[in-house]
Amino acid sequence: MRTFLKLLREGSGRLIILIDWIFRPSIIKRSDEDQSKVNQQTKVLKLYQFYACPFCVKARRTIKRLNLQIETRNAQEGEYRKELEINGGKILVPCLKVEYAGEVSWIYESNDIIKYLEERFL
Ligand SMILES: N[C@@H](CCC(=O)N[C@@H](CS)C(=O)NCC(=O)O)C(=O)O
Repeated sequence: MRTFLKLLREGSGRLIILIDWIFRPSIIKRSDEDQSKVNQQTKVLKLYQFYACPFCVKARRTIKRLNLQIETRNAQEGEYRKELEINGGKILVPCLKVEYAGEVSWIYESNDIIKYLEERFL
């Protein structure tokens, strides 16, 4: 039963990725100068995520649409999963790690991540 549910979740995740690819968002354009400023600002942002998670697809669509260079980190296993659990507080993706003025904050919830990115970069 657990395997069946996992397959179902993986399958629907991949279907969402296909739909996401078919309906790719249009990407905002900036001047070279503005884009390079934004690229500097996004260096301190990291998205902890799973490839086939629909909430992560939603967050990645916003990153793509806003033309942001944000490193994505696979939290399905390994060191990034541990880091998310220990420092973020729980395993729930997507989660955006923000480093600012020596402080680190972890934004959970896809809608909150999208709101944060739109407020800063739209
Ligand atoms: N309300 C959350 C839902 C996120 C969520 O359910 N993420 C799942 C993956 S799709 C998760 O992290 N599950 C924890 C796990 O599988 O260990 C959001 O919008 O970000």
